[in-house]
Amino acid sequence: MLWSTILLGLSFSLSVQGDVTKDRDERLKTAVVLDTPTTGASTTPDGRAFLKLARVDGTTGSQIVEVVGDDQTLVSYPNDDWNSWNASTDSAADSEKKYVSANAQRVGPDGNLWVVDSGDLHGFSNSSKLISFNLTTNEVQRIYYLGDVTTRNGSINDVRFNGKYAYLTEYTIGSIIVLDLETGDARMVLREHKSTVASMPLSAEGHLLRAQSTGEFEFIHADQEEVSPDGKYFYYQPGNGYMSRIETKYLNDALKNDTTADLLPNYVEPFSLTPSTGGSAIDAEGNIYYSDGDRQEIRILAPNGTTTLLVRDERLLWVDAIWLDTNQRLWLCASQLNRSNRFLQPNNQSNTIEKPIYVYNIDVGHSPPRLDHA
Ligand SMILES: *[C@@H]1O[C@H](CO)[C@@H](O)[C@H](O)[C@H]1NC(C)=O
Ligand SMILES: *[C@@H]1O[C@H](CO)[C@@H](O)[C@H](O)[C@H]1NC(C)=O
Ligand SMILES: *[C@@H]1O[C@H](CO)[C@@H](O)[C@H](O)[C@H]1NC(C)=O
Ligand SMILES: *[C@@H]1O[C@H](CO)[C@@H](O)[C@H](O)[C@H]1NC(C)=O
Ligand SMILES: *[C@@H]1O[C@H](CO)[C@@H](O)[C@H](O)[C@H]1NC(C)=O
Ligand SMILES: *[C@@H]1O[C@H](CO)[C@@H](O)[C@H](O)[C@H]1NC(C)=O
Ligand SMILES: *[C@@H]1O[C@H](CO)[C@@H](O)[C@H](O)[C@H]1NC(C)=O
Ligand SMILES: CC(=O)N[C@H]1CO[C@H](CO)[C@@H](O)[C@@H]1O
Repeated sequence: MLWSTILLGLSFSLSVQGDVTKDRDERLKTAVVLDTPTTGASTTPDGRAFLKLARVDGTTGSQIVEVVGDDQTLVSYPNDDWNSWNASTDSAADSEKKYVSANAQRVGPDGNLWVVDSGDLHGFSNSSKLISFNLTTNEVQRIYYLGDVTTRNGSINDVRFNGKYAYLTEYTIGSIIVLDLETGDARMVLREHKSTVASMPLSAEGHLLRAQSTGEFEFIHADQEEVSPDGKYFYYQPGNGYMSRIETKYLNDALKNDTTADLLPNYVEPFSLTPSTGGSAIDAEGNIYYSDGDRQEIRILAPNGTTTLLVRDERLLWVDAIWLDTNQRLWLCASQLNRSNRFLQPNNQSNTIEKPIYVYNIDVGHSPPRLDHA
């Protein structure tokens, strides 16, 4: 009885929004089709597209690629050498100039391609790094080595920009790294704070996830992050959700001021009861788009905290990092990560990823913020 009332109410409110009740929504357009799971796309205003390939399906090969030409050839970016890491043969020096474990990539407000390399925590101290590539010359512009800042036990996850500052989420300890892009000074803050630590494991398609290697529940600490278009707020959350925010002035000050760093927990504000998610993006009006991996949805979180549904579609299987391009389209990589070798599958069978892998676009009628985006 209660259920039918709720369902009637739901179907009424959803039908107002048109076609979102369908399992398939024709607003999704296929952007890229590929054979390897991808956990993030980014583009330049002149139409270059880059992907982070997640080798969670047992394949090996490049981690960062450019999608080139009408036949969508995936070309190692910036070259094969950067993509040639081999843990059993390469040296510490190699770990400083190859992707060891790239986790995110995005085109920054300066037009460079920025790559977050989580590195290899214990083996290679300088492998944890943030790299910027100049997309005109396709050469390294700068590398920020973060192994000391992460105390080598913390894995950097993603990055966002705010003028001369960058903020990186760190997901194995649970913390935020504040980085001064000019000086290279960096500091780990909010370490093991309740806002950076996951209280529940990741979840997708209705299942809590366990690591394939250990069989233990997989907790991903600080993961998704956004900066408001005016630079005032930093939004962040662990992979299982529960978004917080903090004014960036405190983060920036904490880089140099020990007292402020100690006081940061006092400035953290709860923001939204978000679910377990793969990724997010923000637009110029401050709306945050995030995926719901259990429900195959993309939702919109407005600056006032109100959440609405953008799209629900059975093909949106673990949409990881989301990108908003200058043509007002979201890039949604349906990575199927929960079906991958990273997570324990029923009977520890090998991955159940269904190929090919799709990257979709959907029009949202909003542009990206200049602060964070080319
Ligand atoms: C790494 O190098 C070893 C030794 O040459 C080789 O057997 C292995 O296939 C290489 N691994 C990858 C991923 O290329
Ligand atoms: C890490 O890189 C920095 C900067 O290049 C260098 O000074 C330092 O010696 C490196 N550390 C290790 C352990 O190799
Ligand atoms: C990239 O390289 C070009 C050519 O050298 C240069 O004009 C441009 O300023 C560089 N971009 C950045 C962000 O420094
Ligand atoms: C980081 O891990 C190393 C072992 O690799 C350990 O010796 C050290 O105490 C840890 N540091 C912190 C700050 O947790
Ligand atoms: C699952 O199988 C892999 C080998 O395929 C093994 O390395 C791993 O330890 C197994 N995990 C569990 C929880 O048994
Ligand atoms: C550091 O911050 C505290 C408050 O967070 C402030 O009282 C103090 O003056 C600051 N110190 C400096 C050197 O700016
Ligand atoms: C919050 O913002 C949304 C989206 O802009 C708007 O529709 C809604 O009316 C606002 N709600 C409140 C309580 O201000
Ligand atoms: C690890 C895990 O839970 N994988 C599941 C992801 O969802 C699909 C569809 O429900 C399942 O088949 C996988 O077992």
